[in-house]
Amino acid sequence: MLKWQLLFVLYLIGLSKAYIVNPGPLYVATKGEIWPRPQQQQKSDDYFVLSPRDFQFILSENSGDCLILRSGFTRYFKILQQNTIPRFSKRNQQKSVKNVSEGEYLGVIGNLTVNLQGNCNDNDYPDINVDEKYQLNVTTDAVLLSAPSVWGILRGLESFSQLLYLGADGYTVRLNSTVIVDYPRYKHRGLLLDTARHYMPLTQIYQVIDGLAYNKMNVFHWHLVDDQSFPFVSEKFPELSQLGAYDPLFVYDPDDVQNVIEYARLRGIRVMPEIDTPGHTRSWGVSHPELLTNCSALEEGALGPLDPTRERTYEFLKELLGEVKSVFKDQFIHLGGDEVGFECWQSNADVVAFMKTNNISTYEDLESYYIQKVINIANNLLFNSIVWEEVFVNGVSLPNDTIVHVWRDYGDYHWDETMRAVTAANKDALLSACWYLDHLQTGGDWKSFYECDPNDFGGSDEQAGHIIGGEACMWSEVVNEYNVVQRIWPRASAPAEKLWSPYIQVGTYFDYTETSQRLEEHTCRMNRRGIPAQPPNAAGFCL
Ligand code: CP6
Repeated sequence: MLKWQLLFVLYLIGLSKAYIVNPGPLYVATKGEIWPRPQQQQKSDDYFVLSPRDFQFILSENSGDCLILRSGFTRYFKILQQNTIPRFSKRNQQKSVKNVSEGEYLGVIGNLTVNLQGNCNDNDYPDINVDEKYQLNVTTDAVLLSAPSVWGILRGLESFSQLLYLGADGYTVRLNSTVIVDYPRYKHRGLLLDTARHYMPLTQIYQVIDGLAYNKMNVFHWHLVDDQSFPFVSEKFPELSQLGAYDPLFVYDPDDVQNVIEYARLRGIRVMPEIDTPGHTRSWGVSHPELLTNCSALEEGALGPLDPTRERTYEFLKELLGEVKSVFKDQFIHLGGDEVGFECWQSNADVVAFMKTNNISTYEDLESYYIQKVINIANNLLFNSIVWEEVFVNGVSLPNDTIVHVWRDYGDYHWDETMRAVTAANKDALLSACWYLDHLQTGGDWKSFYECDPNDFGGSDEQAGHIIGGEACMWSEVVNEYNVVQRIWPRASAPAEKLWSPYIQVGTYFDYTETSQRLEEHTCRMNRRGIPAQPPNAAGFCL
């Protein structure tokens, strides 16, 4: 008897749970909300109607003109025509009527006037100091996008395309009357993609870059090579990829790299290469074992980090980085410097002898000796350098323009402490510690990404000025071409908004419901444009 009562109570608890649990966002007709949220936007309920097939971008008189601008028009014209509104059906009509408060109909819009206030050239490349500011007016007076530079026009075209939504009638394309003044909060808004643990075909790389453009991010940090494979084709050292790539098919030849750079450039996105040394270089040793430190004292045939004691290591790097400089257009190179284990160096009698001769007493100092030489090589090639935080934490004296990339937040490492130290030393910093796309949480895990803000590190305003932005990281131990795009989008949209949109003061109420609804709309929009973004929330749907 008691047993049945107990079971009944358990049954009730189970039932009540099903009812108490938040059902997630039901369909909410967000109407053309922009992700990331603009710096300033006034928006009314009154709306215009637009006919995508007849729509035109019109360049105003005296406007600059170039391929970047024209190809932007082509891309967004196509998006307007094909991917703007949900797939239409009778059922959608009923759904979309729900929850919609309509303003007044203001008329038909036939074109957007685009005014590039400055010049642009067919061979312009985005750099760290590009001006991405734009103004967008959609009113009865003017439908006008203007910006001082072509990069701002690109951001403005993205915003314009996001204003469109399906009308409550279920078939008209509408946009609300609005005035936008917009510019980024941080100048470096990036995504790291690791193509060494798993090779990523160009198709997926292009989809990732499309996503960056749809989220107003501007740096594709290409973690090209690592321990596991060397897919970058060097013309000076072809054996690196011939022996170090997983397969002759799984490489990036000079044409591939140029195509990626051009694809990104047309979208206002920099491509920044990373050649991670002295650790994470196992794949180099397949063709060049002489570059790696021999640690057979530890284990038969074992090889460790690059050997910092031999001149030929630096001669090799000079050649390789010189080629990287000629292939990539960016002013920056990421030199790595992370996770260098000292056991191998410690076990090698030649390394120990070298340290003695050169008065190097610690392995940190040996690493410093190495990194300083590599930064010099990069400097002589006219590269600016970015390094992972260990390089700074281990006390390497760095040129003032070296940027420190903060990534650790576990055990004794706290990103905010590291950030305070880096910025107190007058170094510029990038944050990645809270934005690991390979770490999963149940449910809408964009929330924890969204709750991390680079500004909340407890430093002075002057220190805060040294934070130039951040990057979401897609390490590829757990992703390949079949799940990488889904894993990145829309989760990287959270850091994208943190890095573009106005700061939300710590402890201020952050409207989770509103944000998740906007992200839902943004995700559906990415889906319609061909990006297989995964659902952002525990429940929801795209029409
Ligand atoms: N690969 C490389 C990685 C990581 C790093 N470098 C990494 C390890 C652990 C975490 C985050 C990143 N997978 N080459 C460190 C920058 Cl938690």
